[in-house]
Amino acid sequence: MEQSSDQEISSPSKLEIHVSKKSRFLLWIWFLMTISIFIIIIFFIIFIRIQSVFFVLDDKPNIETTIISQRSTRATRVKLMSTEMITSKPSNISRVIPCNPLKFSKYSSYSTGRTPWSLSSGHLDEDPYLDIVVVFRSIATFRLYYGIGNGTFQPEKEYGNYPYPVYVAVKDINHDNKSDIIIPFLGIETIGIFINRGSRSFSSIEKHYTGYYQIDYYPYWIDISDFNHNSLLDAVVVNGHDASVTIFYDYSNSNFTYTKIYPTGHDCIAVSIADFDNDTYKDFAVTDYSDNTISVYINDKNGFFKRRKKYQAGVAPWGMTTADLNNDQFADIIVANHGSSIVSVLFNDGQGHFYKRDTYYIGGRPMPVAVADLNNDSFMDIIASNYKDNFIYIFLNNQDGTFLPYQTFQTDPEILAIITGDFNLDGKIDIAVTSEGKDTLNILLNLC
Ligand SMILES: *[C@@H]1O[C@H](CO)[C@@H](O)[C@H](O)[C@H]1NC(C)=O
Ligand SMILES: *[C@@H]1O[C@H](CO)[C@@H](O)[C@H](O)[C@H]1NC(C)=O
Ligand SMILES: *[C@@H]1O[C@H](CO)[C@@H](O)[C@H](O)[C@H]1NC(C)=O
Ligand SMILES: *[C@@H]1O[C@H](CO)[C@@H](O)[C@H](O)[C@H]1NC(C)=O
Ligand SMILES: *[C@@H]1O[C@H](CO)[C@@H](O)[C@H](O)[C@H]1NC(C)=O
Ligand SMILES: *[C@@H]1O[C@H](CO)[C@@H](O)[C@H](O)[C@H]1NC(C)=O
Ligand SMILES: [Ca+2]
Ligand SMILES: [Ca+2]
Repeated sequence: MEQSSDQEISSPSKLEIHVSKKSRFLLWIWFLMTISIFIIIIFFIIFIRIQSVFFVLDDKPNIETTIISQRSTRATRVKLMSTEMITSKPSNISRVIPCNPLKFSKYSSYSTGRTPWSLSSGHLDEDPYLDIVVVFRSIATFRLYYGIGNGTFQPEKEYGNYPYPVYVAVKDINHDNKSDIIIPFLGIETIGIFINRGSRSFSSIEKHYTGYYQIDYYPYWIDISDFNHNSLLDAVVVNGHDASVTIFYDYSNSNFTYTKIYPTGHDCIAVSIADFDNDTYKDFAVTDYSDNTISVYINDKNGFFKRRKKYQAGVAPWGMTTADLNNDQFADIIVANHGSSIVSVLFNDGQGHFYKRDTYYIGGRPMPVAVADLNNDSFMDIIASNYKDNFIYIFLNNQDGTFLPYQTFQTDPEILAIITGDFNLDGKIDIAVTSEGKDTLNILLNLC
């Protein structure tokens, strides 16, 4: 066909030119149709990929599924298939890392309400043992587990009925020497504060609205500190849908005094406060889930913040925490990347910039990440999980900010949150996680 039309062109007559034009036209149609079919197939394949990447929680439908699907639209535009390089290599200076390999007790398990989305620990009663509070997203309640000293806990009744608790912080917010419970409820655009009245009793909810103009702000994570050095506590709350944070300033007499909103990246999730530039004023960082970045906000020394600086994280960064990993006295940032199965470590250059980044692969869909010195060598170690299996992944610090290959310890499946603390007061840092697969709280005691 093509050959004959070529020939026709080489020996033109009026009729032949007409024929050749017609067949070229048909050729073009054929060509365009092929291209379109090809493009449709490509889109279909990408769509299937996105489904498998972002609808990970589909098999257990809850409110998070909606959030994730809403997020996916924007997240798809970013380099989804990008395979991240594993940049980190432990240096080969040979050191003796204590407690390597680590040892933990077989995990103990406590039943929780459905979808134990977050947990936190602190001293919630008068004994010296750490207590734990767990929030249950699906059933809009939370429950206290009182530590009784040997690493075991006494569960109390469930509290509250507000949609949907997604994070929990424990902090003595009113300076009465008793730790209070602070929970963002994303269904009512509110952070709820439950004031500790002593003897294991708490005030009814004290509501502080994060949203204005009826906007669906979706308050998500919260962190609490004193940004403006007046000893009254301030809170920073991530507004997932609004791509912003609300900062509540100066809690006193059961209320914050004023608020201020700062823009973040799209679908921000986690927030962590630290002094990044060593000026004694607290700064903070946020994970921008749909932008694959973290945003860093440096305090202007009045408690307000300079223009946001963005740094590349992995794909779909979710959980985050801050800690000095290489003992240079500057807080580094650790991020769990939901979309690229890795934990990223971003190193602080001493001025609050985070250009150097290492990555550690753990597979699956990482959500929470925590740090603690698990082997008591004064270097912070990393604890993460990947949601797809029933293990925690621990990276021991090679005493220079790089990390040894991970060690795994069994838990219940589908870990949603991780915290650390010395639950049995033996001086060794223990681990607590919540499992969506079994709806449980698991405790792993450190036997190092
Ligand atoms: C690591 O070991 C290799 C060979 O064993 C050596 O060439 C290299 O210089 C070492 N690097 C460091 C940082 O010690
Ligand atoms: C912890 O203490 C409680 C109460 O004293 C006791 O019932 C339980 O067996 C102890 N558990 C362990 C692991 O020692
Ligand atoms: C705060 O409470 C703890 C026990 O919960 C107590 O040991 C400590 O002395 C208290 N501090 C003040 C300043 O009241
Ligand atoms: C708390 O403070 C806000 C201003 O930050 C104010 O609008 C609100 O009415 C106050 N609430 C109470 C109960 O005083
Ligand atoms: C941080 O600042 C303090 C002074 O506020 C200084 O003493 C210290 O050396 C600084 N740390 C580093 C690592 O530069
Ligand atoms: C941890 O190390 C410090 C000294 O570096 C030591 O005093 C302490 O006893 C150690 N703790 C445990 C539980 O081994
Ligand atoms: Ca360590
Ligand atoms: Ca312990």
